[in-house]
Amino acid sequence: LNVVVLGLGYIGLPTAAVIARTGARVLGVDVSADVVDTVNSGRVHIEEVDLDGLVSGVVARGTLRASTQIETADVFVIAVPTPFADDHAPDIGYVLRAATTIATVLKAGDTVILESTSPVGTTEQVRDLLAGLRPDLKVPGRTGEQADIAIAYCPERVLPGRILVELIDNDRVIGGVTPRCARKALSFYRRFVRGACVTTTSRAAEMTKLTENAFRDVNIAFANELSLVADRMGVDVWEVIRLANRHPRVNILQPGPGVGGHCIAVDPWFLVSAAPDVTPLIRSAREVNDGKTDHVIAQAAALIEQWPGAPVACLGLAFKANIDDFRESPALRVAAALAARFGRQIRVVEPYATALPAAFDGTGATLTDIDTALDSCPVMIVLVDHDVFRSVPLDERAHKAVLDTRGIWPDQPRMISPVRMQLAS
Ligand code: SAJ
Repeated sequence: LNVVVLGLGYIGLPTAAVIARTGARVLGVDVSADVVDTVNSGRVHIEEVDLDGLVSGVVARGTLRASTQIETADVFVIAVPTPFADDHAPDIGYVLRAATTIATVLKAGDTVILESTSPVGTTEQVRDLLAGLRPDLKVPGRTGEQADIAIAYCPERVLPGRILVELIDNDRVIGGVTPRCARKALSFYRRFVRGACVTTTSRAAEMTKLTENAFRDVNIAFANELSLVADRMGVDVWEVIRLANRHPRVNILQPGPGVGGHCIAVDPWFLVSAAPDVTPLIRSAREVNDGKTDHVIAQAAALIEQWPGAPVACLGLAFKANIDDFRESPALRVAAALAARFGRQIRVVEPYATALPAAFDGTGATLTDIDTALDSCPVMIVLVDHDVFRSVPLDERAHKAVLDTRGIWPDQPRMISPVRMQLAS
């Protein structure tokens, strides 16, 4: 079996490597010559548990290659980004460009699978585009006659940090443009997926993916909203959530400095922009989660102002614990806003960074390590729940003024209460 994976990012590269491990010959296609060179030399350009060993193995065995140029294959997997524009409207330009590239080599018997998170109807748009570019091929679901190619949508669902495990163990939803397309795509996923593979229509599969991430966003928004209420009441929100979750039908998520990453902060907008008049809840959740970041910036600034000139440690820049991914990170937004305002006072601690990102240029803020920060900073703002922060013993931080946005130090003396009360009033 020959497989082409278009897009060698956080999803495409692990997917290509896992398929190559089954013995299929895989070509990864990317627009970046740097990415292509890195992969061809058996290395990786993204940090993900066990990915380096897997990629070096399949490249050495010759089952995975990378190129900027597409070649013929039996199965094409599209794993390119789907960002949104300033008005939150989804941009499927990369998907359509990938499909246009596939059209140049497509032949009867091939299968085209879209994995990128996409607005409902995108797979049908891909089908229509291929039909226009290749009138010599019969596309599925248009005229009722037997189609020459299969087209399906199968969203990725993997969690960064667990990608290689979840690629294999998670259930997959496989939506065909026609039932025959779904069956054809199913036989491909069965090669490497141990979880259940469930078939449906492409539109239902597209909406399922958006629904999963909107569900998580709405639930995190509930926790973030509770944290504001608890601040105002002078109650510890972490304790309230722990206690409420003892109810057999309550399972509240964790508040934080906002929601980051490239999925949960983006995908709900695809539902809102498709049906704005019937999505007030999903839209509010987005606004609550984005608003929480502004709230944390104000809270931290009020605390720092009580310590004029003192060094302040901002713990973490990543969008969540134990990863090196800073995309759409609320922690980075908070730390950069504080650096812009308090300059050299700000000491960033981020074990997953070797230098401060561009957002800190010219601010005077510096990157340091956790031990130095504990020695020198009387004020600490916890922004990410990395294990290395979680394990700081109480006696090294008990005397510090702490704003803990992740609830990782439940035993911390509540030195910030006056600020909280002042902000709330
Ligand atoms: N977060 C909280 N509180 C929580 C849980 C998360 O504030 O209780 C924050 C995190 O700190 C982070 C953000 O939410 O900033 C998102 O983190 P996450 O771990 O919830 O999700 P992602 O973005 O790493 O991955 C999600 C997953 N989707 C779901 O869990 C429904 C993953 O399965 C998807 O494959 C991925 O999006 C994707 O690619 O769509």
